[in-house]
This record gives sequence, structure tokens and C-alpha cells, in this order.
Amino acid sequence: MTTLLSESPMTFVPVGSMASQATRAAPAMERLSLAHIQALFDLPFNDLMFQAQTVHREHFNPSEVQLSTLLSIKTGGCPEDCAYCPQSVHHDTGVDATKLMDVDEVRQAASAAKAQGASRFCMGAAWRELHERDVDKVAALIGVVKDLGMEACCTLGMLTSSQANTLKAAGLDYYNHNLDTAPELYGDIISTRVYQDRLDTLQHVRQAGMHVCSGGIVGMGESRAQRAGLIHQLANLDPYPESVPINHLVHVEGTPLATTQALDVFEFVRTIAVARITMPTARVRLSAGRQEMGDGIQALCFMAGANSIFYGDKLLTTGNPDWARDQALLSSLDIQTV
Ligand code: SAM
Ligand code: DTB
Ligand code: SF4
Repeated sequence: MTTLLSESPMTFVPVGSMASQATRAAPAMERLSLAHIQALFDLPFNDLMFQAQTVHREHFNPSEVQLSTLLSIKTGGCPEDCAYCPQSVHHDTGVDATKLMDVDEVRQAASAAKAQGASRFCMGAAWRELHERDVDKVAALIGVVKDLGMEACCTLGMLTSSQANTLKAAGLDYYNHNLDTAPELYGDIISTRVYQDRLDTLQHVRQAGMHVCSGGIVGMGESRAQRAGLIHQLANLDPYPESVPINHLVHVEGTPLATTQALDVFEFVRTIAVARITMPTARVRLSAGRQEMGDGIQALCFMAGANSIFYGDKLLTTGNPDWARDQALLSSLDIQTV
């Protein structure tokens, strides 16, 4: 059986010739090879689950899940053309564009999330990049969340290095910026930016001293090799992200991916397990798509090493199980929350 249990996030293993991967935006030195990650995906399901659970138990209490609540602080009207996203101006999805929320709206939503047990509050904006005119407004929103004693996370599109420093100074703990898919598929999904733009922003977030939240979407018509390619990119970030959201594509009418064939659910579970094994100390978040998944598959995801969820009845524009439903699910699985 392939085993990666002893590899530490900071240990770099030179991998002979990298020529075949020179065009894949892979770092010159990588911790885990693409072949290793593909071999994990190809394991018999029960062997993969066993390995994922073993790694999970080495680093976490397997009966503990972290709760993050999302709020869309600026919805719709985004100039990017991400094929999965209901908030792009390029797709007719019926999502109306809003203005940036004010501090009172955010305080109210964050207080409610805290009262329900969320430890982190994540604010998302449908922007290509953060504009200078919005930096102080966002900094004030971060202040509101920090004053409530919660961890703060933002996802606002691309950041410059100095903007990342400003958000860090405002108290931001995490910045979410997903790589979303394998490098070679990226151009088929998004034409208005390139993979390197994402990697640059992640670098700015790291240099500012914030925690990185970065993951992707599964079920966009990619191959297993491309799912491995996404994990390969994430796991070879130096260091790898502290938080790794694995989203199942939400099929939204009006987006180009609305009619994409549904993925075998066990491939989704496998992706969670491989993320757990390759990024052992990360919080792996079972993210979008839970509403369509059913309790049994969610339980399998927790067994595969997922230990965080988005908690609250809405993601950004689409639905999520409500608080009561999640409390009942977690309680029936004897899962404690942090
Ligand atoms: N505009 C910023 C950006 O793209 O980084 C922040 C908000 S954007 C909506 C955040 C993430 O939501 C995307 O990177 C993608 O992973 C996820 N997302 C968007 N639409 C989705 C969908 N239909 N299904 C699953 N995840 C989705
Ligand atoms: C992430 O990885 N998933 C969240 C959060 N980070 C921002 C967003 C999911 C969005 C799903 C589609 C929607 O609700 O618009
Ligand atoms: Fe805009 Fe982000 Fe949606 Fe892409 S994923 S269209 S950048 S809001």
C-alpha cells in the first residue's frame, strides 16, 4: 500500500527529473509527486479510507469538527467568467448584484453565527480583485468580527501584497482563495485570469503572515487525474494551506456547468481522503454541495478526514443545511464542535 504517513509538511523531497511537469506550474522541489497522489486515488476505497483515518487520528480528534459561517458581503455582478459561478455577469442566473454590506449588517450576522456555535466568520465578495476604495470598508468589517471574539476569514478575489498586509493589520486570520482545479483544466473553466494569478495572491497572503485557506471544486467534469492534479498543487504549496475547502459543484441553472454530469459520490469522498493524507495537519472542509449529499455521504466524508464545515442555511447565493439540521447530524455522529 502507498504510504505517506511519515512525510512532514516542511520536509522537501527532491524528485529527480521534473521535466515532465515543467509546464504544470509545479514548484521546482516538491514534497509529494503527482504519481504518489494518483496512486492514493487509485487505492481500493477501504484501504484509502483506512489510511486517511490513520493520518487523521495522528493529528486531530476524529470526533471534532470546526464550524465556519459564510456571509456574502457583496453579491453578484462579478466581471470574471468562472463557469461554475452564479455570481458572474457572464451568466444569466437571476442573482442580483448588491452593494457592499455595512458594519451593522455584518455584526448582526456574525453575532447570530457565534450564538449558534460558529468559531469562524467568513466574508465573501463577488470581486475579481480588491479595489483600493474598498480596503478600509473591509478592514472595518474585519474589526466587527474580531470584536465579537471570532476568527475572521475573507474571500475577496486577488490581493496585492500591500493589501494583504493591510488586511492582516486589521486582524484578518484567514484568506480564502481557491485554486479550484488542476492547472491544465483552468483555462476551460475561467478565461479572465490565469492559474499564476491565484498562486501570486496566495503568496501575498502567506507573506503577510495570514493563514491560507485554499481548495477547489470537484465534479466539474474533470478526470481523476485532474482531481489528483488539484491536490498536487495544494499539497506542494510551501507550506500547504491550514484550511482546505473541498467543494462539490453546486449545479446552478444559467451557468455553463449547470448540466455537467453528476460525479460519483465516492470520488468526492476519495478527494477528501487524499486531501487529508497529503495535508495531514490542515482543516479539510466539507464545503459546498452538502445539501444535495445526504447524511450518509457526509458521515463518510467525516470518516475520510473532513473536520470542518460551512455552517448556516446559506453558502453565498445557494442553500446549505440549516443550523438545526447540522446540529442533529453532528449529534447523531457524536461529533463535538469547535
Ligand atoms: N470572487 C472571489 C474568488 O473567486 O476568489 C471570492 C468568492 S468565490 C464565489 C469563492 C469560491 O466559491 C470559488 O473559488 C469557488 O471555489 C466557490 N464556488 C463558486 N461557485 C460554486 C459552485 N457553483 N459550486 C461550488 N463552489 C463554488
Ligand atoms: C469555498 O471554498 N466555498 C465557499 C467559500 N469558499 C467562499 C463558497 C461556495 C459557494 C457556492 C455557490 C454559492 O453559494 O454561490
Ligand atoms: Fe467572481 Fe469569484 Fe464567482 Fe469567479 S468565483 S465569478 S471571481 S465571484
